[in-house]
Amino acid sequence: MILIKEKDKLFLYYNFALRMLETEINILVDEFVFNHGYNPVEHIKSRIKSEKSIKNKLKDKGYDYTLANIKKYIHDVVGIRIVVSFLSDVYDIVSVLKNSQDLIIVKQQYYIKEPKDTGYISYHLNVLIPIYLNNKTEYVEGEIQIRTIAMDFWASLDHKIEYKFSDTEKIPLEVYDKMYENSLIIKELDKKMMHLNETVNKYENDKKTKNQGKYE
Ligand code: 0O2
Repeated sequence: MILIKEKDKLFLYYNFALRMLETEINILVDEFVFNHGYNPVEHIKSRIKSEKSIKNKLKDKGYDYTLANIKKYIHDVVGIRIVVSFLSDVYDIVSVLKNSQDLIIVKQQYYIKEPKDTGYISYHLNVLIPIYLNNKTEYVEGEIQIRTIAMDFWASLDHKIEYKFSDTEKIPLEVYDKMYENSLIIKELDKKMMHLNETVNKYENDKKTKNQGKYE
């Protein structure tokens, strides 16, 4: 049985951690924009995982719904997703986050180099987030997912498909295979769009160089 007061405290800390993480990420991104004159971020989404979803995840992993198990086995109660334009932006954002003086990286999952069996592509960073309380600092775990718009498109459709089938129903193989095929297309498309962007940047830089000194 979960004690309500202890549970409220745990979730209060998760909320503090989410707010800290949002602020940290927004500042780091703003600094990146200031330094590079370019904003790689399309949008940022954050959430605290619902109790229902925590319960289901613990059940899937074979654990009871207890506070100790939530803390030990659920690493993404605090979650932020950063959606960027291009593949190269993913790595720029990862490097910015790794340089943070506040966040402690505890795990990295390279689902870009090695997508999951489902075809899921993304970059995950599990971090410890400091929360500064009245007389102590506590560290709370959170997960940051960094992905391109194309990867996000695939993942959100995959999520919708999952919801269309109940727990006892399996996703038809035909749908599963098609989603896997589409994830390969997404991977290819991301590379093509990144190269196209590099070409566009080259034209832009050439134009700037030509115009340099024109009005001096
Ligand atoms: P939701 O609803 O997004 O919160 P581990 O960290 O190894 O103990 P975990 O947390 O399952 O185990 O590992 P992982 O791989 O980091 O997955 C965490 C999250 O990644 C998932 O959370 C999804 O958000 C996303 N994800 C992973 N695999 C897939 C996939 O095949 N399709 C989609 N659409 N998303 C995926 P939740 O709790 O499953 O879901």
